[in-house]
Amino acid sequence: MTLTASTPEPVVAGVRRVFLAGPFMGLVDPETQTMPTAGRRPFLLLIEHFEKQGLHVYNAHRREAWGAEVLTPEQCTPLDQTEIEKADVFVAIPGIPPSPGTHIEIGWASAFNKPIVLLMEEGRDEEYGFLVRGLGTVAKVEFVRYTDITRALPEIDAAVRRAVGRVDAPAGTT
Ligand code: 5HM
Repeated sequence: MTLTASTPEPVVAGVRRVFLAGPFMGLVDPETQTMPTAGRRPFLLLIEHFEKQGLHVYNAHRREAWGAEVLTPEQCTPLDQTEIEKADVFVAIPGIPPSPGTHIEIGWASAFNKPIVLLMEEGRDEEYGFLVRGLGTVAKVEFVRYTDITRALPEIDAAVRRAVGRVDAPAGTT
């Protein structure tokens, strides 16, 4: 997407690029080789929501046509790392069961000191990894517990604002 003077105001001033991560290969149907509609839904909703605000959304699921045009490991790994480095905020669904790729990306985002928003399923905190649950001690993380992504959108926007607002504070102090 090209950013122009007519691009709408983003949810947070100065935030232009978001990287959206979440479970991918575990959701691909082996028969169709693509993610079913239900699996795509949270990503489509979030992509549309952020793009409406003028944000550029980096998202591998869409880039790789929901599994139909999957990149090789050697192609997607450096691409994702570069895009996370370029992003102003990193939003991820760690997943239950956990998404291996997303967990690596969460590590990169925290190493890059990016503002991070993690979308966790309501009432299932103890099913997430210790290093996800404890990430706030070493990184600028906001957790959003959701049952329905659509209804959580205002809360996700607020979490993005809080995460970005925390970016200049020393890690682990907020
Ligand atoms: O391990 P899993 O497939 O759930 O990893 C998903 C995460 O890794 C996504 O957030 C995506 O950004 C990245 N990924 C990718 O970019 C993963 C795969 C396949 O594992 C891929 N491209 N082909």
